[in-house]
Amino acid sequence: MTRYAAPGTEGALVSYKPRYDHYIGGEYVPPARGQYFENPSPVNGQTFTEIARGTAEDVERALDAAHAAAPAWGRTSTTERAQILNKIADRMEANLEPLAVAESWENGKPVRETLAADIPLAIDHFRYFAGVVRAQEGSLSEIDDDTVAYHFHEPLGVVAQIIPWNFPILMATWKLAPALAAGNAVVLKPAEQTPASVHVWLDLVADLLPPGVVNIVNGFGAEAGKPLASSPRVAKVAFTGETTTGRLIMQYASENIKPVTLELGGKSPNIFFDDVWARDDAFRDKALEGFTMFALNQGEVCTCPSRALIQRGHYAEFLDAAVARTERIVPGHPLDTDTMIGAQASNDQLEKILSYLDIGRQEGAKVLTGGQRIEYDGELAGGYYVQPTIFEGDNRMRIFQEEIFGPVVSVTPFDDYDDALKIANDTLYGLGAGVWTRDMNTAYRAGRSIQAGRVWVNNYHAYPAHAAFGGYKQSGIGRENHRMMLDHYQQTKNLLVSYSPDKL
Ligand code: TXE
Repeated sequence: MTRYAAPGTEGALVSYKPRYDHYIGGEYVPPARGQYFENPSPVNGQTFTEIARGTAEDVERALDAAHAAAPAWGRTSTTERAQILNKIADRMEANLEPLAVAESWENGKPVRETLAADIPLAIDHFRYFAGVVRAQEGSLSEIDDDTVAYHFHEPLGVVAQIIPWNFPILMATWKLAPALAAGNAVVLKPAEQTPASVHVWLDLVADLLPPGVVNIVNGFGAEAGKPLASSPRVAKVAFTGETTTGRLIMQYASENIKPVTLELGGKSPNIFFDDVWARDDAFRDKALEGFTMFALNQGEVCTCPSRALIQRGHYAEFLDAAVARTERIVPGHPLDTDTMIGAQASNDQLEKILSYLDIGRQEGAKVLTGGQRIEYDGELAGGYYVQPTIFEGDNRMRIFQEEIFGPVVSVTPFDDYDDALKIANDTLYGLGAGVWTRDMNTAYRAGRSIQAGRVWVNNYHAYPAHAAFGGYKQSGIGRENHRMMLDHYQQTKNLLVSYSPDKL
C-alpha cells in the first residue's frame, strides 16, 4: 500500500497554485470582473485553491487569442502537429504520478484508477490522434477526361469545448487531442468542480503549444459556458454533460447554425444471461467483476452500468454472489493505492445521490447492500463518501429510469432474451450496455439489438482510443475516440478543376 501525501503537505507530488486565472493567448490572465470562486477537495470538503470566475468578457478575449492563432496553426503540417501531440504525451508519461494525484485530490477518485486508467488513457489518446492524423488522406474523383474533383480535409478554425468533472484530464484530452490534430484552435471551459487538474496538466505542456492554440476560460455554466457556446465566433461546440444542458447547448449553437457534438447522460443496462452461471470458473468470476463496475469512479460515469438485468434461472445465486463481491469493494482515502472507491466529486453530487437513495426506498425498492453516506473522522471528515449500493426493484421505478451518477445499481430479473431486450431498451438513453453470456449467438444478437452506441460483450468500462464512443437516443450526437472523430473537427473542401485547354 502507498499513501500519496496530500497536496500542500510535506512530501506532496503536487502543489496547486493558490489561485488559477484564465489561460489566454499563452499567458495567465485575471478575470475581467476580478472575481474568483473557491475550489474544495471532495476528499475533505476543504478549499485548496481559488479559480477565476469567467464571464462573457473573458470568453471574448479568449476567442480573440484563438482567432489570432488559428490560421497559422491550421497551416502547420500534420507531421508538425503530430510531433507536438507526441511530446505532450511524453511529458504526461514522465509526470504520471503528479497528474494522477492532482486529479484524485480534486475529483475524489482513487489514485489507483488515475494511475492505471485515467492518465494512461489520456496519454494514449494524444498518441493515437498524432498517428491517425498523419494517416488521413484526402480523395480524388475523376469526373471526366479533363475534370478532377479533389477533396481536402480542412480545420474548422476556432472551436468551443465544454467539459464535465468526472474525468477532468481525460475529458479535456478526448476533446483537445482530435481538435488539435485536425488543426483547430480551442477555447475550453473546464467544469467548475474540477478546473485545477486541467491547469496542472496545462502547466506541464503549455510551452509545447503556440500561444492562443489552447485557451482555458474557467467558470460556471451560465456565466462562462453559455457565452462560449452561443458565440457566433466559434465554428463548433463540443460538449459533455447532462442531457438537459445538452439541449441548451444545441439551442445556443443553432442560433449561429453551428454544429454540435454532445456526449450526454446514460442509464446503461448490464445483462447477465443464465449461462454465465453454468460453471464455477474464471468467466463467472469475470462477470461478477463486470457487475461491480457500477461503482467504478464512484458511479460517476456516463456509461455507469446502473441497471443490472439478471436472468431468472440463476437470479438468486448470481445476486448473492454479486452482493458479496460488492461488499469487498474497499472504500477509503483516495490517495491510498488500496482504495477502490473514493469520494463523490462535489457536495451537490453527494446530495443528489443521497436523494435518490431516499427515492429508491420510497418507491419500494429493496436495499441489498449499502444505502448510506459514509462519514469518516479525521483526515476524511467533511468529505463526500457514499457506500456502494444495490437496489432490487423494477424498471418502471425512477431509480431505473433516471441518471443517478453515483455508486448505485438497480437490479431486476428477466425471463428470456426478448424480455431482456425489452427492459434494456426501455429508457430515454442509449449510451452504453453490457452483455454477459457464453453463447456467442446470443451475444451478437443482443449486441446488435440494444439501442446504445457502445455495447460491451463480456467486458465493461474499457475505453480504447480506437473504438468509437457515443450515444443513441437522448445520450448524444456524434462520436468521440476513433479516427472518425476527426470528421467532427474538419470540413471538406472540394476543388473542382478542369484541365481542358478549351472545353468548359
Ligand atoms: O452537469 P452540467 P452537472 C450528469 C450527471 C450529473 C448531472 C449534473 O447525472 O449528476 O449531469 O452534473 C457546463 N451553458 N452528468 O450539473 O451542468 C458546466 O459548467 C454552457 C453526465 O455538473 O451538464 C460544465 O462545464 N455550459 C456527464 C458542463 O457544462 C454549461 C458528466 C457539465 O455540466 C451550462 C457530468 C450552460 N447553460 C454530468 N450549464 C456525462 N455525460 O459524462 C452547465 N454548463
